[in-house]
Amino acid sequence: MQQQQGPRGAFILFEGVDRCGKSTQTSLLAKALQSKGVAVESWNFPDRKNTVTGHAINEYLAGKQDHNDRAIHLLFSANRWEKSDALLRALHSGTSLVVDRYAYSGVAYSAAKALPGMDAAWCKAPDAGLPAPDLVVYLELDNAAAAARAGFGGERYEKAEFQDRVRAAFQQLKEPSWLVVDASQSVEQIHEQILAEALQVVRRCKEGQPIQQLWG
Ligand code: 2DT
Ligand code: MG
Repeated sequence: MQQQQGPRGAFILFEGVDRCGKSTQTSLLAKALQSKGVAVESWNFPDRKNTVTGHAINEYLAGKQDHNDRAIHLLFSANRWEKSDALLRALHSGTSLVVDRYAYSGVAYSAAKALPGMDAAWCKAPDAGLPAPDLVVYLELDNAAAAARAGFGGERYEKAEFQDRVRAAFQQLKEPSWLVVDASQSVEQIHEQILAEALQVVRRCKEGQPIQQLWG
């Protein structure tokens, strides 16, 4: 089912706390890659629209519906699994994906709740085996810089105190291979660093670097 016909696309993931600049940078990167002739799509998680789980997740984030914390964690993970076949199909067909949030957000936001029995290991388990990103770009914004940005929206996790805990959870998840970018720089400075790295990753994937699985 997944035989490869030609060069594959790259899976480039952006992670970070709310307001770190992920949306801006994902769209800039997608446009820049496109202008260099790379076939690219922009995805984001949770996918609130084209999934069975998306509606429940959206209602939860909007604060319209409460859920058991383990249950909602598993729904976020299921949301990724729902999209995983399409994700692999896109990569195998040669399309690169620039993705806003994935399993690292899943673990960081749930672990930040600091609930008994829901430690990072528990939170990671349901995502084991998902297609792994070829590059994780972590937009790092410290507490003070985040606080200085414009106000949060009204969604469930958009509170300064909780965001500080999410940031600490991301620090625990960080892997040496991540591209950690200081998100307090200018939009253009950040974009240039990411584009340079992304182009190398796209080339390596084209040359046949295999798709890994979480949490490899
Ligand atoms: P945005 O649509 O603004 O990115 O907000 N989240 C996300 C989780 O708690 N678990 C997950 O698995 C994922 C992907 C982060 C989405 C919010 O949902 C949180 C912020
Ligand atoms: Mg948000």
